[in-house]
Amino acid sequence: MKRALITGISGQDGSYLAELLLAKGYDVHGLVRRASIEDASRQLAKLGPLQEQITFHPAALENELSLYKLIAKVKPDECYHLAASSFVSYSFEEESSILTTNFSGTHFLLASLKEAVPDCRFFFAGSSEMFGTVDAAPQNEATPFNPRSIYGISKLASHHLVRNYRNQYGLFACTGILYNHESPRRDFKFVTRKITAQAARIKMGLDDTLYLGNLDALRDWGYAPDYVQGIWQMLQHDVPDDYVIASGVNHSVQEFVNCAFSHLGLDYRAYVKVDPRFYRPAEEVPLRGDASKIRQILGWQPTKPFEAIVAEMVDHDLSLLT
Ligand code: G4F
Repeated sequence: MKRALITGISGQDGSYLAELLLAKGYDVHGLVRRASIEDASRQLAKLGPLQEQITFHPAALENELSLYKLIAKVKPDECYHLAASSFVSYSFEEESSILTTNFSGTHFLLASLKEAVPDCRFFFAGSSEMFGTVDAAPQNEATPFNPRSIYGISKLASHHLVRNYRNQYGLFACTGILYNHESPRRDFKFVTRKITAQAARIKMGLDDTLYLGNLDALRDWGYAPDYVQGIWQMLQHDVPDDYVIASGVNHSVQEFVNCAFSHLGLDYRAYVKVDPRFYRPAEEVPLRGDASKIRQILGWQPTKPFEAIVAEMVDHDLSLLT
Protein backbone atom coordinates (compact mmCIF):
# COMPACT_ATOMS: atom_id res chain seq x y z
CA MET A 1 0.00 0.00 0.00
CA LYS A 2 1.44 3.40 -1.02
CA ARG A 3 1.65 6.08 1.65
CA ALA A 4 0.98 9.72 0.71
CA LEU A 5 1.49 12.89 2.71
CA ILE A 6 -0.59 15.90 1.66
CA THR A 7 0.03 19.43 2.88
CA GLY A 8 -3.06 21.63 2.50
CA ILE A 9 -5.30 18.57 2.79
CA SER A 10 -8.18 20.60 4.24
CA GLY A 11 -8.39 22.90 1.20
CA GLN A 12 -10.19 22.48 -2.12
CA ASP A 13 -7.43 20.58 -3.91
CA GLY A 14 -6.29 18.68 -0.83
CA SER A 15 -9.75 17.31 -0.17
CA TYR A 16 -10.22 16.15 -3.78
CA LEU A 17 -6.73 14.62 -3.79
CA ALA A 18 -7.38 12.78 -0.51
CA GLU A 19 -10.58 11.39 -2.04
CA LEU A 20 -8.74 10.25 -5.17
CA LEU A 21 -5.87 8.60 -3.26
CA LEU A 22 -8.16 6.84 -0.76
CA ALA A 23 -10.18 5.45 -3.67
CA LYS A 24 -6.91 4.10 -5.11
CA GLY A 25 -6.08 2.38 -1.83
CA TYR A 26 -3.42 4.77 -0.50
CA ASP A 27 -2.64 5.24 3.17
CA VAL A 28 -3.32 8.99 3.36
CA HIS A 29 -1.66 11.35 5.85
CA GLY A 30 -2.38 15.05 6.12
CA LEU A 31 -0.28 17.87 7.51
CA VAL A 32 -2.56 20.40 9.18
CA ARG A 33 -2.25 23.24 11.62
CA ARG A 34 -3.05 22.29 15.21
CA ALA A 35 -5.99 24.72 15.13
CA SER A 36 -7.56 22.64 12.32
CA ILE A 37 -7.59 19.51 14.46
CA GLU A 38 -9.02 21.40 17.42
CA ASP A 39 -11.75 22.92 15.23
CA ALA A 40 -12.18 19.90 12.92
CA SER A 41 -15.94 20.24 12.32
CA ARG A 42 -15.33 23.60 10.62
CA GLN A 43 -11.75 23.52 9.38
CA LEU A 44 -11.74 19.95 8.05
CA ALA A 45 -15.33 20.18 6.78
CA LYS A 46 -14.37 19.76 3.10
CA LEU A 47 -13.12 16.26 3.91
CA GLY A 48 -16.49 15.19 5.41
CA PRO A 49 -16.59 11.52 6.46
CA LEU A 50 -13.21 10.89 4.79
CA GLN A 51 -11.65 12.39 7.92
CA GLU A 52 -11.99 8.98 9.58
CA GLN A 53 -9.71 7.37 6.99
CA ILE A 54 -6.94 9.98 7.15
CA THR A 55 -4.11 10.29 9.68
CA PHE A 56 -3.70 13.95 10.58
CA HIS A 57 -0.44 15.41 11.84
CA PRO A 58 -0.27 18.84 13.44
CA ALA A 59 2.74 20.75 12.11
CA ALA A 60 3.59 24.22 10.84
CA LEU A 61 5.23 24.75 7.45
CA GLU A 62 7.29 27.50 9.03
CA ASN A 63 8.93 25.09 11.50
CA GLU A 64 11.75 23.11 9.86
CA LEU A 65 12.36 20.77 12.79
CA SER A 66 8.72 19.74 13.12
CA LEU A 67 8.55 19.09 9.36
CA TYR A 68 11.71 16.98 9.44
CA LYS A 69 10.39 14.89 12.35
CA LEU A 70 7.06 14.41 10.58
CA ILE A 71 8.66 13.33 7.29
CA ALA A 72 11.02 10.97 9.11
CA LYS A 73 8.08 9.44 11.01
CA VAL A 74 5.58 9.09 8.13
CA LYS A 75 8.16 8.11 5.48
CA PRO A 76 5.79 8.82 2.58
CA ASP A 77 6.15 7.31 -0.89
CA GLU A 78 4.58 10.44 -2.36
CA CYS A 79 4.38 13.95 -0.93
CA TYR A 80 1.92 16.47 -2.38
CA HIS A 81 2.74 20.02 -1.30
CA LEU A 82 -0.45 22.01 -1.82
CA ALA A 83 -0.46 24.22 1.27
CA ALA A 84 0.22 27.90 0.67
CA SER A 85 -0.95 31.34 1.39
CA SER A 86 -2.89 31.43 -1.90
CA PHE A 87 -4.82 34.70 -2.15
CA VAL A 88 -3.09 36.92 -4.71
CA SER A 89 -4.40 40.26 -3.38
CA TYR A 90 -2.17 41.04 -0.47
CA SER A 91 -1.18 43.95 1.70
CA PHE A 92 2.40 45.03 2.33
CA GLU A 93 2.27 43.74 5.91
CA GLU A 94 1.63 40.21 4.66
CA GLU A 95 4.66 39.94 2.38
CA SER A 96 6.97 38.34 4.94
CA SER A 97 4.46 35.77 6.05
CA ILE A 98 3.60 34.84 2.43
CA LEU A 99 7.30 34.38 1.62
CA THR A 100 7.94 32.38 4.78
CA THR A 101 4.96 30.06 4.37
CA ASN A 102 5.24 29.59 0.62
CA PHE A 103 8.98 29.60 0.00
CA SER A 104 10.56 28.48 3.27
CA GLY A 105 7.82 25.89 3.76
CA THR A 106 8.68 24.34 0.38
CA HIS A 107 12.39 24.49 1.20
CA PHE A 108 11.95 22.81 4.60
CA LEU A 109 9.90 20.02 3.01
CA LEU A 110 12.41 19.39 0.22
CA ALA A 111 15.37 19.49 2.61
CA SER A 112 13.63 17.06 4.99
CA LEU A 113 12.77 14.66 2.17
CA LYS A 114 16.34 14.75 0.86
CA GLU A 115 17.69 13.80 4.28
CA ALA A 116 15.02 11.38 5.52
CA VAL A 117 13.24 9.84 2.49
CA PRO A 118 15.15 10.67 -0.71
CA ASP A 119 13.10 8.19 -2.76
CA CYS A 120 9.82 9.95 -1.97
CA ARG A 121 8.18 11.52 -5.02
CA PHE A 122 7.36 15.20 -4.51
CA PHE A 123 4.70 17.39 -6.12
CA PHE A 124 4.71 21.18 -5.79
CA ALA A 125 1.61 23.25 -6.61
CA GLY A 126 2.92 26.08 -8.75
CA SER A 127 0.71 28.76 -10.27
CA SER A 128 0.02 30.65 -13.47
CA GLU A 129 0.88 33.72 -11.35
CA MET A 130 4.53 32.66 -11.86
CA PHE A 131 4.14 33.92 -15.45
CA GLY A 132 2.68 37.21 -14.24
CA THR A 133 2.95 39.92 -16.87
CA VAL A 134 3.39 38.04 -20.12
CA ASP A 135 4.02 39.06 -23.71
CA ALA A 136 1.96 36.36 -25.38
CA ALA A 137 -0.87 33.90 -24.79
CA PRO A 138 -1.19 30.98 -24.38
CA GLN A 139 1.69 30.24 -22.03
CA ASN A 140 3.47 26.89 -21.80
CA GLU A 141 6.41 25.38 -19.90
CA ALA A 142 8.87 27.36 -22.07
CA THR A 143 7.28 30.79 -21.51
CA PRO A 144 9.55 33.16 -19.55
CA PHE A 145 8.42 33.92 -16.00
CA ASN A 146 7.74 37.52 -14.96
CA PRO A 147 5.75 37.43 -11.69
CA ARG A 148 3.89 40.58 -10.62
CA SER A 149 2.87 39.74 -7.05
CA ILE A 150 4.65 38.56 -3.94
CA TYR A 151 2.52 35.41 -4.22
CA GLY A 152 3.82 34.80 -7.78
CA ILE A 153 7.38 35.47 -6.65
CA SER A 154 7.07 33.03 -3.75
CA LYS A 155 5.73 30.33 -6.10
CA LEU A 156 8.42 30.95 -8.72
CA ALA A 157 11.24 30.86 -6.17
CA SER A 158 9.83 27.57 -4.85
CA HIS A 159 9.63 26.21 -8.39
CA HIS A 160 13.35 26.96 -8.84
CA LEU A 161 14.03 25.09 -5.60
CA VAL A 162 12.08 22.10 -6.88
CA ARG A 163 14.14 22.08 -10.08
CA ASN A 164 17.34 22.48 -8.10
CA TYR A 165 16.54 19.51 -5.85
CA ARG A 166 15.64 17.46 -8.92
CA ASN A 167 18.80 18.36 -10.86
CA GLN A 168 21.34 18.55 -8.04
CA TYR A 169 20.12 15.83 -5.68
CA GLY A 170 18.15 13.53 -7.98
CA LEU A 171 14.85 13.93 -6.15
CA PHE A 172 11.72 12.91 -8.09
CA ALA A 173 10.28 16.42 -7.77
CA CYS A 174 7.72 18.03 -10.10
CA THR A 175 5.94 21.37 -10.35
CA GLY A 176 2.41 21.65 -11.71
CA ILE A 177 1.90 25.14 -13.11
CA LEU A 178 -1.77 25.37 -12.26
CA TYR A 179 -4.17 27.88 -13.74
CA ASN A 180 -7.33 28.86 -11.82
CA HIS A 181 -9.37 25.82 -10.91
CA GLU A 182 -12.76 25.95 -9.26
CA SER A 183 -15.41 23.77 -7.67
CA PRO A 184 -18.10 23.88 -4.99
CA ARG A 185 -15.23 23.53 -2.47
CA ARG A 186 -13.55 26.79 -3.51
CA ASP A 187 -13.09 29.30 -0.70
CA PHE A 188 -15.50 32.23 -0.67
CA LYS A 189 -12.80 34.89 -1.09
CA PHE A 190 -12.08 33.81 -4.68
CA VAL A 191 -14.23 35.49 -7.29
CA THR A 192 -16.00 32.40 -8.64
CA ARG A 193 -17.34 31.19 -5.30
CA LYS A 194 -18.09 34.74 -4.21
CA ILE A 195 -20.29 35.03 -7.32
CA THR A 196 -22.07 31.68 -7.04
CA ALA A 197 -22.71 32.02 -3.29
CA GLN A 198 -24.10 35.53 -3.61
CA ALA A 199 -26.16 34.68 -6.70
CA ALA A 200 -27.78 31.88 -4.68
CA ARG A 201 -28.50 34.29 -1.79
CA ILE A 202 -30.05 36.79 -4.21
CA LYS A 203 -32.16 34.05 -5.77
CA MET A 204 -33.45 33.15 -2.30
CA GLY A 205 -34.28 36.79 -1.56
CA LEU A 206 -31.63 36.98 1.18
CA ASP A 207 -29.64 39.76 -0.50
CA ASP A 208 -29.93 42.08 -3.46
CA THR A 209 -26.40 43.16 -4.48
CA LEU A 210 -23.12 41.56 -5.51
CA TYR A 211 -20.10 43.86 -5.24
CA LEU A 212 -17.21 42.94 -7.54
CA GLY A 213 -13.94 44.39 -8.83
CA ASN A 214 -12.86 44.29 -12.46
CA LEU A 215 -15.56 42.61 -14.56
CA ASP A 216 -13.33 42.63 -17.64
CA ALA A 217 -10.58 40.55 -16.00
CA LEU A 218 -9.95 37.37 -17.98
CA ARG A 219 -9.09 34.05 -16.40
CA ASP A 220 -8.45 30.49 -17.56
CA TRP A 221 -10.85 28.59 -15.30
CA GLY A 222 -10.84 24.79 -15.05
CA TYR A 223 -12.38 22.14 -12.81
CA ALA A 224 -10.45 21.35 -9.60
CA PRO A 225 -11.02 17.54 -9.61
CA ASP A 226 -9.56 17.40 -13.14
CA TYR A 227 -6.45 19.27 -11.99
CA VAL A 228 -6.01 16.94 -9.03
CA GLN A 229 -6.12 13.98 -11.43
CA GLY A 230 -3.29 15.62 -13.42
CA ILE A 231 -1.31 16.21 -10.23
CA TRP A 232 -1.50 12.52 -9.35
CA GLN A 233 -0.54 11.49 -12.92
CA MET A 234 2.64 13.60 -12.69
CA LEU A 235 3.95 11.49 -9.83
CA GLN A 236 3.12 8.19 -11.59
CA HIS A 237 5.25 8.95 -14.66
CA ASP A 238 8.70 7.40 -15.25
CA VAL A 239 10.55 10.71 -15.08
CA PRO A 240 9.97 13.83 -13.00
CA ASP A 241 9.03 16.94 -14.96
CA ASP A 242 7.02 20.16 -14.81
CA TYR A 243 3.67 20.59 -16.53
CA VAL A 244 1.14 23.35 -17.18
CA ILE A 245 -2.43 22.35 -16.28
CA ALA A 246 -5.02 24.66 -17.83
CA SER A 247 -8.25 24.68 -19.79
CA GLY A 248 -6.73 26.79 -22.56
CA VAL A 249 -9.81 29.03 -22.70
CA ASN A 250 -10.28 32.55 -21.33
CA HIS A 251 -13.56 33.85 -19.87
CA SER A 252 -14.16 37.24 -18.28
CA VAL A 253 -15.50 37.76 -14.76
CA GLN A 254 -18.57 39.25 -16.45
CA GLU A 255 -19.11 36.04 -18.44
CA PHE A 256 -18.86 34.04 -15.23
CA VAL A 257 -21.38 36.31 -13.52
CA ASN A 258 -23.74 36.15 -16.48
CA CYS A 259 -23.53 32.36 -16.62
CA ALA A 260 -24.18 32.01 -12.86
CA PHE A 261 -27.14 34.39 -12.75
CA SER A 262 -28.65 33.04 -15.98
CA HIS A 263 -28.53 29.56 -14.50
CA LEU A 264 -30.83 30.89 -11.78
CA GLY A 265 -33.08 32.71 -14.26
CA LEU A 266 -31.76 36.14 -13.18
CA ASP A 267 -30.33 39.09 -15.12
CA TYR A 268 -27.02 39.92 -13.41
CA ARG A 269 -27.19 43.58 -14.52
CA ALA A 270 -29.90 44.24 -11.92
CA TYR A 271 -27.69 43.09 -9.02
CA VAL A 272 -23.97 43.57 -9.77
CA LYS A 273 -22.14 46.74 -8.69
CA VAL A 274 -18.46 47.51 -9.14
CA ASP A 275 -16.65 48.29 -5.89
CA PRO A 276 -13.15 49.80 -6.18
CA ARG A 277 -12.07 47.87 -3.07
CA PHE A 278 -12.01 44.66 -5.11
CA TYR A 279 -10.46 46.20 -8.20
CA ARG A 280 -7.24 44.85 -9.69
CA PRO A 281 -5.89 46.16 -13.00
CA ALA A 282 -6.47 43.85 -15.97
CA GLU A 283 -3.49 42.31 -17.75
CA GLU A 284 -2.71 43.54 -21.25
CA VAL A 285 -2.09 39.95 -22.27
CA PRO A 286 -4.24 37.53 -20.24
CA LEU A 287 -3.02 34.38 -18.55
CA ARG A 288 -4.17 31.43 -20.64
CA GLY A 289 -2.46 28.08 -20.42
CA ASP A 290 -1.37 25.63 -23.08
CA ALA A 291 -1.65 22.16 -21.55
CA SER A 292 -0.46 20.28 -24.68
CA LYS A 293 2.50 18.72 -22.85
CA ILE A 294 0.51 17.03 -20.09
CA ARG A 295 -2.16 16.01 -22.61
CA GLN A 296 0.41 14.40 -24.91
CA ILE A 297 2.81 12.87 -22.38
CA LEU A 298 0.47 11.85 -19.56
CA GLY A 299 -2.81 11.61 -21.48
CA TRP A 300 -4.47 14.13 -19.16
CA GLN A 301 -7.69 15.73 -20.28
CA PRO A 302 -10.27 18.00 -18.67
CA THR A 303 -13.75 16.56 -18.23
CA LYS A 304 -15.95 19.56 -17.44
CA PRO A 305 -16.58 22.65 -19.59
CA PHE A 306 -16.88 26.18 -18.16
CA GLU A 307 -20.70 26.34 -18.15
CA ALA A 308 -20.99 23.01 -16.33
CA ILE A 309 -18.49 24.10 -13.65
CA VAL A 310 -20.48 27.30 -13.03
CA ALA A 311 -23.77 25.37 -12.92
CA GLU A 312 -22.39 22.83 -10.43
CA MET A 313 -21.15 25.60 -8.14
CA VAL A 314 -24.42 27.55 -8.31
CA ASP A 315 -26.51 24.42 -7.67
CA HIS A 316 -24.33 23.54 -4.69
CA ASP A 317 -24.61 27.02 -3.17
CA LEU A 318 -28.36 27.01 -3.69
CA SER A 319 -28.64 23.60 -2.03
CA LEU A 320 -26.76 24.96 1.03
CA LEU A 321 -29.52 27.55 1.45
CA THR A 322 -32.47 25.31 0.79
O1 G4F B 1 -10.59 34.45 -7.88
P1 G4F B 1 -9.38 35.32 -7.81
O2 G4F B 1 -9.13 36.01 -6.53
O3 G4F B 1 -8.17 34.39 -8.23
P2 G4F B 1 -6.68 34.73 -8.74
O4 G4F B 1 -6.19 36.02 -8.22
O5 G4F B 1 -6.66 34.57 -10.22
O6 G4F B 1 -5.85 33.57 -8.05
C1 G4F B 1 -6.23 32.21 -8.07
O7 G4F B 1 -5.71 31.56 -9.20
C2 G4F B 1 -4.26 31.55 -9.27
C3 G4F B 1 -3.85 30.86 -10.55
O8 G4F B 1 -4.22 29.56 -10.55
C4 G4F B 1 -3.70 30.85 -8.03
F1 G4F B 1 -2.36 30.86 -8.10
C5 G4F B 1 -4.19 31.57 -6.79
O9 G4F B 1 -3.72 30.88 -5.63
C6 G4F B 1 -5.70 31.57 -6.80
O10 G4F B 1 -6.16 30.24 -6.70
O11 G4F B 1 -9.46 36.44 -8.95
C7 G4F B 1 -9.76 36.11 -10.29
C8 G4F B 1 -9.97 37.39 -11.09
C9 G4F B 1 -8.89 38.46 -10.88
O12 G4F B 1 -8.55 38.99 -12.15
C10 G4F B 1 -9.59 39.55 -10.09
O13 G4F B 1 -9.13 40.86 -10.42
O14 G4F B 1 -11.20 37.98 -10.65
C11 G4F B 1 -11.02 39.38 -10.56
N1 G4F B 1 -12.03 39.90 -9.62
C12 G4F B 1 -12.99 40.80 -9.94
N2 G4F B 1 -13.75 41.07 -8.88
C13 G4F B 1 -12.15 39.58 -8.31
C14 G4F B 1 -13.25 40.33 -7.84
N3 G4F B 1 -11.47 38.74 -7.51
C15 G4F B 1 -11.87 38.60 -6.23
N4 G4F B 1 -11.22 37.72 -5.43
N5 G4F B 1 -12.94 39.34 -5.72
C16 G4F B 1 -13.66 40.21 -6.49
O15 G4F B 1 -14.62 40.85 -6.04
